[in-house]
Formats: sequence, structure tokens, C-alpha cells
Amino acid sequence: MNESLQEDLRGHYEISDEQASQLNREGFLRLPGVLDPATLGTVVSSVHHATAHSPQLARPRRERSAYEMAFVQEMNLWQRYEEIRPLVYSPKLARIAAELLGVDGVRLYHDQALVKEALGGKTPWHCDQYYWPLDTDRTLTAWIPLDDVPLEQGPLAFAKGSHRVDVGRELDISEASEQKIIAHDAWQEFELDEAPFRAGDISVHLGWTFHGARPNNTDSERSVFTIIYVADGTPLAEPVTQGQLDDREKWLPDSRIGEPIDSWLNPLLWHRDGSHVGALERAVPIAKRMGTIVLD
Ligand SMILES: O=C(O)CCC(=O)C(=O)O
Repeated sequence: MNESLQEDLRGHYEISDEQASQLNREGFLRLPGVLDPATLGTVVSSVHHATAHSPQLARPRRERSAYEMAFVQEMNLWQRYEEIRPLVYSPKLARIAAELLGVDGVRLYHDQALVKEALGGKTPWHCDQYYWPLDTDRTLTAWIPLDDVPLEQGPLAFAKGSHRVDVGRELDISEASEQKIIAHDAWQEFELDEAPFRAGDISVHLGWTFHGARPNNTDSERSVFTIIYVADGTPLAEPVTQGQLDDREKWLPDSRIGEPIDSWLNPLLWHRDGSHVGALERAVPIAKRMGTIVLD
């Protein structure tokens, strides 16, 4: 990666107090022009390689659930692809997350590639934190499209203020769940916010914010990378669903209930005191890991 792209990932993106208040009020925020499209270009081939080899694609479309039709999902690419690491470890993005959340520092929960296939299905309305055994509401997902996303391709859409009302926090991502969520009285009150994205724009949303996306009605893929941040110091909550048990095992190895999560899979990506500096250089080399295990 050349010097100017490295600078793009290290630089400073100014966040105002009003933007932080808006995030807390509405549960999401759109941030224009955060990254240079050339920086996004450095991760495209890894995202395509990971998703093109996804086991999800082995099953015919007619046998897939609404969740499986929504996107091809591959997680923690930073563990597999060297090219992905500078983006995931970007202090610019992590500082945006910490400042918006109003916390001193943030750690990685996990990253993921979300490719909506050509003519792929809608993303049913849902909130993410249902899946996470995290004892905090200070979680933030950065949704980073790798190219322009017009309305016909299914840009991420948000239900304004839905993180402040429980309209179905106990529901997974599915067609049946979406039907229950939209039938809720409170749902009728939410203003839905849907807009296209330009390459370089990102959105951020809180863990309890309801979001979804319309189908991809085009013949080209919608390629997106996301990074999920969690406030430094967040304790592991007792997992209460199978999904949370699975997440604990996959993304929070060796963590203990009630204690701050800090495994090697949850590096500190930015901290006000500068202790994140050098985190990328300290990351376990790809050749030294197998799944969640680090080889000596
Ligand atoms: O990309 C999508 O369609 C869904 C994204 C999503 O649910 C998320 O990033 O939390």
C-alpha cells in the first residue's frame, strides 16, 4: 500500500458534537467522503476471493433462507488476508467510532464482507446486538461500501430512533422476524431513512438500531465491508442464545463472563491515550494462526 493510501487510513476525520448527539438520538449516521475510493480498491480482491469461496454459495438459491439470500457473509477477513489488515486497524475509522460513542477507546468485535449478489434478496429488518454477548450499548458498526450503491442495489436503510424502543430485540434475521417487527405498533412511528451511497461514504449504526436493505435489482454485486467496534473495557455478558454462544466461541476466545474482553481477536484499535499505536505491527501474523488458536 502506497504512502498516500496509508495516510488516508491514518488521517483525521473531524467529528462534531452535533454528530455524536445525532448518533445517540437517531441510532445511525451517514458520513460522506471518509475514505479515498483508491483505498477501498486495496481490499476488493480479498473480499471477492473470500465471498466467492463461501460455503453459502454451494447451496442452490431456492434452498436458502431469507438471511442467506440477503448477502454472502464472510467474517474476520483480517485473520486471513494481509491486504484487509490496514483497513480494519485504521486509526482514522476507529477514532471516528470512539468519538461518536463517547468512549476513550474501541476494540474490534469482528469484521465482515457482505456481498449482495446480483439479483440478491432484501436484508430483512433486524438489529445486530441480539447476536452479541456484550454487556454494553456502546457498539458501532461501520458499513463501508466498496463502490457506489444506488437505490436499486440495496443500500443500507435505517429506522430512525429504533434503538430507543424495543420492537423485537429478541428476534433473529429472518422473514418471520421482519413480519413481527413491522407489525409492531411502535414501528409505524419510525421514519425510515434510505439513500444511495457514493464510494468513500460510510454509515455507522448502533447495535440496537434496526436496519435492513431492499433487494439488489441489478446484475452486478453490491460489495460491502463492515467493521464492528466495541467500547474498550466492555465485559462479556453471559450468552443467552445459541447465536451468542457461537459468537463467544468464535470472536471472543478465552473471555470470561463479567470481565473486559481483550483477547488477541479483539485488538485495541484506537485509544485516547495512544496505547493503540503499533497495534497493526503487533498483530499475530496470519501464518501463526489456525482458527481462533495462535500457534507458537
Ligand atoms: O449489508 C446489508 O445488507 C446488511 C448489513 C448489516 O446488517 C450490518 O452491517 O449490520
